[in-house]
Amino acid sequence: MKTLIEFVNEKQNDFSYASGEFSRLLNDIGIASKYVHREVNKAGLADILGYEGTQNIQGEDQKKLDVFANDQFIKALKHGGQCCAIASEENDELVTYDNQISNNGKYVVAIDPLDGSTNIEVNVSIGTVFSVHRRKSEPGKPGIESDLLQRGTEMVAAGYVIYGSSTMLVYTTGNGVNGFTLDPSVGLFLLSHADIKIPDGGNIYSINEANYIYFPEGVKEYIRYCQDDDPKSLRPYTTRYIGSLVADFHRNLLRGGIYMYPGTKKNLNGKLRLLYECNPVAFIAEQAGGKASDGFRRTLEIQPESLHQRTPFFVGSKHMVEKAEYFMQYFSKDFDTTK
Ligand code: AHM
Ligand code: MG
Repeated sequence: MKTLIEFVNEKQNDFSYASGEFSRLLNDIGIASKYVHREVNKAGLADILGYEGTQNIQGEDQKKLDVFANDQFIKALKHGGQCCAIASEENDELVTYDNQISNNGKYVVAIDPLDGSTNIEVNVSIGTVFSVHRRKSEPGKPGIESDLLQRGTEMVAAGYVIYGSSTMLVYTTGNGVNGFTLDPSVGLFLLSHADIKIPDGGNIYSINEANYIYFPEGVKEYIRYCQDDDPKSLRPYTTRYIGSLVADFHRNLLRGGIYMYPGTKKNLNGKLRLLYECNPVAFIAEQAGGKASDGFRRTLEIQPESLHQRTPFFVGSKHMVEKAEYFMQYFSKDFDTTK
């Protein structure tokens, strides 16, 4: 049984920026996620235990789970001192720490502390998604926005934690993808899925089809293709959509499939955020042998312009993403935001 800490330390030398600091940063994220796991798992107990209004029985403010998760990750990264700035879905502005150790930190983190907000209260899988870049600005001062506005191709690590039927942490540093399952009885993440590879093809497509009438023609045509009768190529495929990016992607990663959140005429860039939702998932997909794009260009090559920027997203099995791109490029050139 290999623990996350053992694994990260062992792999440290494979990583081009080998440093104990980076290993500590990953471990800090792992620790914070255990606190989030604990709270997520007792979410339904809040009422039974007599929590009232905004205060719990100890008179502490009762925080919504997404705010709680955000606090945990920000605290853990502050404590470690390797991170000089954070972009979080929960904070409009960049989060920096006013202390010398963090100001000397080499890394910046973009994070969605608890993604899948509509599933939080209803006992359905949710997740944390994060990416790590090296800072560009001079150490000694807090990190700045341009440290975060780096392309996905510059990422040094990315990962997600899924709080599902079990809690799992999946991460990559650009040398493949590995998954660790939390054994709650001992509080340790144990290596359970070594060197994950996504099948090149699959038969699952995941999309919020209720938005069908707003979809680009390319997506409509691709959905029609997915629903065609062609047993040789596993079609008609099957639809699976939870509404939690991490959970939908994780299932497709293990089984083979495509997840899509396209742009619409009203929202050309769709819904999902580039820095802390799409980029980390894209890096993991690519490292597992899959693909990620906005329909026209590789997600990881998009130059971010703002912290909370959105992008259309097609991610998963290589052949499936290529097929969706083909339909987008053929039927929906007007959705190409590079033009
Ligand atoms: P959130 O950050 O508010 O949770 O939104 C992101 C989530 C993704 O996890 C999920 O795939 C998508 O939004 C679902 O959106 P929709 O309800 O429009 O299908
Ligand atoms: Mg989110």
